[in-house]
Amino acid sequence: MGAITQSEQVKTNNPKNCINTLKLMYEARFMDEKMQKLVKQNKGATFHLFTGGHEMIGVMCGAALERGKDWGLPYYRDRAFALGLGCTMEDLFAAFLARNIPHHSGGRMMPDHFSHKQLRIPCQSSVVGSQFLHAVGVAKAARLAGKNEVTYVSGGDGSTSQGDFHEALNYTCLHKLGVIFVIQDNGWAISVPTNDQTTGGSIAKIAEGYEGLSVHEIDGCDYEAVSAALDAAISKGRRMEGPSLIVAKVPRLGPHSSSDDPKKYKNESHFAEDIEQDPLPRFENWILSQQIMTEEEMAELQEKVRAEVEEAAKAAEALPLQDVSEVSSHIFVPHQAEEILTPEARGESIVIMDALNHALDEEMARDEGVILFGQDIAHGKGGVFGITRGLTEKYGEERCFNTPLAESTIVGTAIGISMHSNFKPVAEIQFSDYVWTGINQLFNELATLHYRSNGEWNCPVVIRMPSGGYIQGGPYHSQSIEAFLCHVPGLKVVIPSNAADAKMLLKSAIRDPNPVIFLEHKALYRQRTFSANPEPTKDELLPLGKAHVVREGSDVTLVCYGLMVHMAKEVAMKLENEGISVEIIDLRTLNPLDTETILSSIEKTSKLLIAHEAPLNCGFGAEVAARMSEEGFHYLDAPVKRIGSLNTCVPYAKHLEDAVLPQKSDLEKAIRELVAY
Ligand SMILES: Cc1ncc(C[n+]2csc(CCOP(=O)(O)OP(=O)(O)O)c2C)c(N)n1
Repeated sequence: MGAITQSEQVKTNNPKNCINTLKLMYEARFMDEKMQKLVKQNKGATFHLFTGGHEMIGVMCGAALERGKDWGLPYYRDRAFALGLGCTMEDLFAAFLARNIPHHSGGRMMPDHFSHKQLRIPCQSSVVGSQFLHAVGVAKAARLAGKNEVTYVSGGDGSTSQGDFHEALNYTCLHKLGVIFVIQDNGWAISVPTNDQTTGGSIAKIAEGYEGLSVHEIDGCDYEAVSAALDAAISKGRRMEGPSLIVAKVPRLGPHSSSDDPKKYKNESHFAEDIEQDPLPRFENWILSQQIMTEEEMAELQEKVRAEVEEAAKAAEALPLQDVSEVSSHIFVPHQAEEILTPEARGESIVIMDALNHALDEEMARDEGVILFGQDIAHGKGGVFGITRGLTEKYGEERCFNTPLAESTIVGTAIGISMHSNFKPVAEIQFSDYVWTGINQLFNELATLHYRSNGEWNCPVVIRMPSGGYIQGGPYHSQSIEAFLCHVPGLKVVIPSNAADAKMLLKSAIRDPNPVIFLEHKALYRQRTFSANPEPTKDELLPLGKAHVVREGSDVTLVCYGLMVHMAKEVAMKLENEGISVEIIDLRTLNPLDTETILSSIEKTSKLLIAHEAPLNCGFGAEVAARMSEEGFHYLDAPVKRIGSLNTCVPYAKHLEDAVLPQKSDLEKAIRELVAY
């Protein structure tokens, strides 16, 4: 396809465009047919998503963007978009056959999860609707960079039922971002018709309530209607005047996927209507009526495209599969973190709250790409714990801003912003107890992007979350969620116990190219007695993944983190007077876990106690215990012991909270038992 500028592409009166669009539509249709055959021939693909009916809207949207400048986040039924934007048929067949190619995940994702860094297609997941917030993040980053890039994002009619869709519309309207939402409405979400899905039967009508959103409800198989809507939406985005929603009616000409049989839910009249709407013959007839091509020329073009499709499929089939030795690669971007310590040059004693604020300040001063956002974090308040206080005033509203009260938005837009070059989002979740409404974005999207894109994309995102109990916060302000976070491959998890570590670890987290979850213990934020320290200089850094032997001892190793470190220290000091020597290890980073430091400690003490305030059942202590029994069993002279909270929520009333969360007396008892074993 020759270079055609965007404004030319969407104009109907350009014959070259019409022929080009028809050619790409043939490519999409014939690829679909070929893919069905390949599934039957068992050539490496077991699953096929039918795109028949969606060709015109997809192709035209792809072709309307400026390659390498604009962004595309197409959903799985949008292969035509990928072709329109410039993905090659060979690449798409190779991805379909799970071959090891640089784009489209190299066989890690099911077919049609598009990804192409040069074409600015961030790797798509299988989660219906989660791409909308990434698109908004990308567009927000473009705006922050002062670029008039346009971001295309598509989804089916079913995806508009997801909260993320509405969160995305809200945010994009609030910030007047250049996002073009294209809903390819084929009337069905697998077997569920629009009337069972969307109140009033029209998402366009509902969306009209979002102020500043231009809504176009069109026939997605009508060349002129698609051209006009796209022209308006792209021009608006280019002028940086805000978002548009195009709801394009299209037929779904096949089953949902190769595992589906539409005869179970569609009747004869549905099938007949679909065929009547088929964009291909309609467009061919329109081209003939405009005398842009003759029937002979069309037949020739069809023949040519069929041959190209065969060739592309054959070339793709010859490509290798990913070597199984690579199966664990690209969980994290390799990163050699620096350790720079100059304790002799440290300043006045500060508490964790100030340490975190200073770390953010210094990193924002060092790197203009560091931006902060979250609920209540801007202006005078600076977050409910005041960690970002003063930073909006110092760096401006563009670099320290409030978000809507929506955790999925916070994590989802952080992902999108980090996909854009040179941005380093540091987002705050107000309490870790409330991250659950953003957990799909955290677990399914943020954590997995680097792996599932086969290393093509990464998310340098830090998410800070106050966590932990002992503050009479009740069940929803006391949770310790580290075990959930560590269970997900692709997230680094940090939990500092004192101010110096907090400052240096947060600075390292911000410089890490991977997603880092930074857990901050609420009860320690302002603690002067045990977690304040002299402030590290602005150049000091502590790498993630390094535990600290807080106190040396010879009888028992006590592994802990967060507030538990201070309880452990008090208990150890008390027992020292009785001649019991406890070695305390503050893990500081839970993932990656510094097993070496624990192993060398139990080699010396032969006894291991792990303490955390999260419930014992499936807590992080279980992981440490399992690893030590596997790798350090020969050092141990007693069963590994664990301390955690009771397996309940954390209640509000002080006496109940005390009964649930571990206390110093629990630690003392466990240590005594281990020593006596
Ligand atoms: C969050 C989520 N829930 C369920 C699914 C399973 N699923 C995959 S596609 C699909 C239907 C989507 O329909 P629609 O958005 O209308 O797009 P279409 O497939 O019709 O193009 C469902 C339920 C999923 N992938 N993600």
